[in-house]
Amino acid sequence: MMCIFYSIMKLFYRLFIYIFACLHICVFVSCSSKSVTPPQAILPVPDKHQLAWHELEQYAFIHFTTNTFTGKEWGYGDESPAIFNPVDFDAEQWVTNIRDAGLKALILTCKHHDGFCLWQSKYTEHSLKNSPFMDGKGDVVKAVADACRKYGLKFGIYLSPWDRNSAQYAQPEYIVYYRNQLRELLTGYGDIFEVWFDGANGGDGFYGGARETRKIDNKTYYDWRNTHSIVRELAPKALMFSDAGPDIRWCGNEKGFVGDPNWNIINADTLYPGQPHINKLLNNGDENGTSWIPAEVDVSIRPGWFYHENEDSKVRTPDNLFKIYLESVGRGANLLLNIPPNKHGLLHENDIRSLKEWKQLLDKTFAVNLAAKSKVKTDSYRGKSKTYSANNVTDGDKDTYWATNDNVRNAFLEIDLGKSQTVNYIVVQEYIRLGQRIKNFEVEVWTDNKWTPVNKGTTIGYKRIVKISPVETQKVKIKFTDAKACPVISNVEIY
Ligand code: FUL
Repeated sequence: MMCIFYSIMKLFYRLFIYIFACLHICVFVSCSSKSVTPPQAILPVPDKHQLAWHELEQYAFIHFTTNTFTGKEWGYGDESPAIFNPVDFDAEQWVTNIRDAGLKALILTCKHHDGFCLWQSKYTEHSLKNSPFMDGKGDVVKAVADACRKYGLKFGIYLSPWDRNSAQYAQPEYIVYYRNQLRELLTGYGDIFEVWFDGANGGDGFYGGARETRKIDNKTYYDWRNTHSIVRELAPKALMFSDAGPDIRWCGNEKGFVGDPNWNIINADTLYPGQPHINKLLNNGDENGTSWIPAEVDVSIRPGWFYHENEDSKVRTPDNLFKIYLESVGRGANLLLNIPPNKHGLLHENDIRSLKEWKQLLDKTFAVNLAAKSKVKTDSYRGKSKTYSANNVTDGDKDTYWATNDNVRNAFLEIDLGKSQTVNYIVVQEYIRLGQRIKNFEVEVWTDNKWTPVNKGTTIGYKRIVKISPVETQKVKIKFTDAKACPVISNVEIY
């Protein structure tokens, strides 16, 4: 009896010692993780609205005005409102096709350079209130904003600063007019995610009948600072786009690509009209930039921004759209793809077909992430703490990341796919909340018992998609060879 009692006591004692030891290990591990501080942000960093904007990745542009009916690209400003009559206008047809193509938002030209307003502005007669469309009672801005809300797309506005219709253009009164219109749009149509300020200022125009050339000083005339504060006040969540920011910058071309490198940062003071290397600067950003002003790539699915029947056979192919995707979203920029509705007020079937097939191509290419949950080796991780382990890049959680010690500028991630697979694309994302860091990287694959270089690049930022010639391999190595500060990578995917 004593013997049994003694054995039970011994068992309890061992169990106690075991639990005690486990607890100690847990406390030790969690303390050691806690004691390793996260990397400090390298400034500048995106604000919360910019972070949400990066996640949109791609959205649609809609160019629609009297040009749709005249065949012009830049209306002179003397077009009669009577010509605006999209008899089959259906905003839901636009929005559902745009949504099905995987685009997450829509920006509408509420007023282009011709000055014609797609809403019932109380400050001008040059609008759809004087057109036969819906007996002058229509509001295209409202219909599109409502459709966006109904189908879960964000809505943005384009309001051309240059107005070839207004008699007041180039005079101080026009700035008051412009701001009044901006207020109407910012207050009457629900949440606005982006306000698009165009940089074009051509010169000649109708200007209330004057039919002359009017020049303005682009640096001073618009007094942008005070216009920006109206947007900040009335739509605090909206980001402002222009050649010079303040929140999003133009990518320097309308061809559909951002540079490599593509820094999200730039020095705002260097973005003035007439700057000799402005387009290259906008295309690449500036490694030493002092503001987070990421690039947006605006490009049209057709040769023109507006619909022209004679361009029906010139709609970009799905392959071409895919290339644009790789050279915009795949280089860490956002893509703003223009799809102009036709005279009926509908997206044309050729554009819809191209969008659909492009989406199928994207879905097929990025269908199965071969790296999901796979094991990742590294030569370095921060403070040897699990919190910063390499496996964080394949855990599917965008809030965890791999980081190294502060002094490291050169480190690798080696992803083991478990078995040999065909690899075409490698996706890498930096944890940009802590700033943009990587300056150079190289990709290698394990073939014939050795590492073979397959591609290299410069910046990563929010997302980098690296295309390689299809290769059979079990292991992929990403070597970060130079950085502004220690690498902080949140995600790696392999397709
Ligand atoms: C340019 C404009 O002049 C074009 O007409 C178009 O709107 C494009 C997106 O921006 O500056």
